[in-house]
Amino acid sequence: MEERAMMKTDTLDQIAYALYLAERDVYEVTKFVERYPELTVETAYDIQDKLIELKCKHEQTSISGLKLGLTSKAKQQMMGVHEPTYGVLLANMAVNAQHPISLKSLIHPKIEPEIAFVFKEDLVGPVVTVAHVLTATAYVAPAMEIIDSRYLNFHFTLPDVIADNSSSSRYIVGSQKYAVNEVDLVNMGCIFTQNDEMIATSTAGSVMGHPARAIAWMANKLIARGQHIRAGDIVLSGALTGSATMHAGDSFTVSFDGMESLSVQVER
Ligand code: OOG
Ligand code: MG
Repeated sequence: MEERAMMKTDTLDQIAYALYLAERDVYEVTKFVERYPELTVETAYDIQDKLIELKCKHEQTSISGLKLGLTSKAKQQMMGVHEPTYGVLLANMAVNAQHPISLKSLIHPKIEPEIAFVFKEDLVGPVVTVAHVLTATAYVAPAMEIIDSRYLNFHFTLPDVIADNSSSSRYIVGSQKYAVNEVDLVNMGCIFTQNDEMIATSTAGSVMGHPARAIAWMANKLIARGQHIRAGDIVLSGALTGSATMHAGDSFTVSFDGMESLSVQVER
């Protein structure tokens, strides 16, 4: 509480609004830690909550789930931030893989392979384990996330990225559903291709040893803010490889061992 008291509510509202406008009007902003060195992780999640409230209200959408960020070494090294984060998914961020994706309303989008978990039961911290996550999961599916940091050149610190809803922008979930015991969530291989060229490979366990561990971590964090994973939520467990910059006309495919591959096409 003391940490939070260092920044006025007005300032947090202003930062949330600045991030909301940057996304709405498609421009970059500079990192807030430069102006507000006192910005902490806790305060940043307060800003994220305010940003989600703004987006739900102005875009007339609602929460569809959550996402983990920076849960693999590949992503942590790429972004220079060495702790996981989480963010909120909204219904209007869901993209249908059947149609080419337009980049028009995006700033500098990147795409990354993920494993989606869809929940059939609430999952409430603070002592959630991998086993609890798996029991509460209805199914897993291949997914891709489009991230689009609102920060200049995609550069941020941990509090900055948290305030910016962990760079969330769009997500695509494959239509084929798999029970958690149908796939190997530790050793399953993942191949990520751009325009039919392999750009990265990984394994499911690259996400904190087991992607469900990342979700357990998040569930145990959420409860400190009075929040939890709800039945019906979609949770992206974090990219398994580095992300790829998206260009007009590109196609991207993620193939996991034992799952149907998922492809998206970017509009020309
Ligand atoms: C932060 C979001 C990271 C992931 O899956 O690691 C993320 C970023 O890299 O901009 O979504
Ligand atoms: Mg991601």
